[in-house]
Formats: sequence, C-alpha cells, structure tokens
Amino acid sequence: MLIDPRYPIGPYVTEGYSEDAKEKWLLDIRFLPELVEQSIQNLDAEQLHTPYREGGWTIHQVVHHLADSHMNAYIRFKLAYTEDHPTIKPYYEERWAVLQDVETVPLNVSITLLHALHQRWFFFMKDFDWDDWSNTFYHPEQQKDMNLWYALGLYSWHGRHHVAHIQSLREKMNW
Ligand code: NI
Repeated sequence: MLIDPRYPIGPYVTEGYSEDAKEKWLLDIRFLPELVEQSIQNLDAEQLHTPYREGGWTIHQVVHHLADSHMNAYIRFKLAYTEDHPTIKPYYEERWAVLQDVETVPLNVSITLLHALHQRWFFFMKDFDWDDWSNTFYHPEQQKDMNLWYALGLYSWHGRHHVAHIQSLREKMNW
C-alpha cells in the first residue's frame, strides 16, 4: 500500500466516548513533549533543517508548529469550557511557520514550552466527565461545531501525526 507522506499515520478518525479512548488520548497529550524530544535526539542542525518530504516543512518548523498549534488548541479548550459555544479564532499556520522566531529560536525552547503547556493542558482535562467533554466551540474556517471530546482525539492525533513526519524522515535517511 502506498502511504501518503503527508499522512504517515492516516487522517484523524474520531471515536465514540469510552474510558479506554479517553485514557489513551489523555496520555498522548501528557507525553507528547517527551515523544517530540526523543524524536529529534542526536540530529544536527543540517538534519533539523531538512524537509520531512519534498515541499514540506523542515523538522525544525514541524516542532515549532506543534508549539504554535497546541497553544491555540489550549486556548480553544479553555474558551469552550468557560463560555457558551464560543467561536474560536483560526490562524494561518503556513504564515506562522515562517515567522522570525521560528527561523531563529532553537528547538529546545519550543520543547520546554510544550512540556509546560501540555502539563497545564493535561491537568486541566484529566478529570473531565462526559458533560465537560460535551462543551463545544464553533470553528469558522471549517464551519463546524466541535466538542472537546472530538478535539481531544484530534490533538492526540495531531501530535502523533507530526512526530511520525520526523520519524519517517529519519527512517528514510537512515538517521
Ligand atoms: Ni499540524
């Protein structure tokens, strides 16, 4: 089977609520920073600045993107939880990925950020019940209502999706 290099673990597929899925997805949120840190271990500057696929982001951009994306996600979760069906703010991830901080700041800064952010995010959600997961926000770009259960699965997937980009390049290059 031919795997689309953009989707090494396939697209996000949501699941109905279950304790098992919840445990798994929460652990994905909790341990993503460790996973990202491991995925770039022993790579040099040149390797970090290699696109994970032709025309794709470099590993360096992918890691900074995870910090950008998950900061937005954290805010969306908090808004949905504390307001009645808020409309969230989309952002242009392609534009964010080429800003000056992404260009110049070393990856350990975004890894540290991810450690702190995911700790806050995990402890915010870890005891949610079904009512909590049922909080919704409106995503104006996708013109879609999303509840926090769907969003939890989405960001569990999103972290693994980008780590798989890094891992697939390492495998391909034998790094
Ligand atoms: Ni992404």
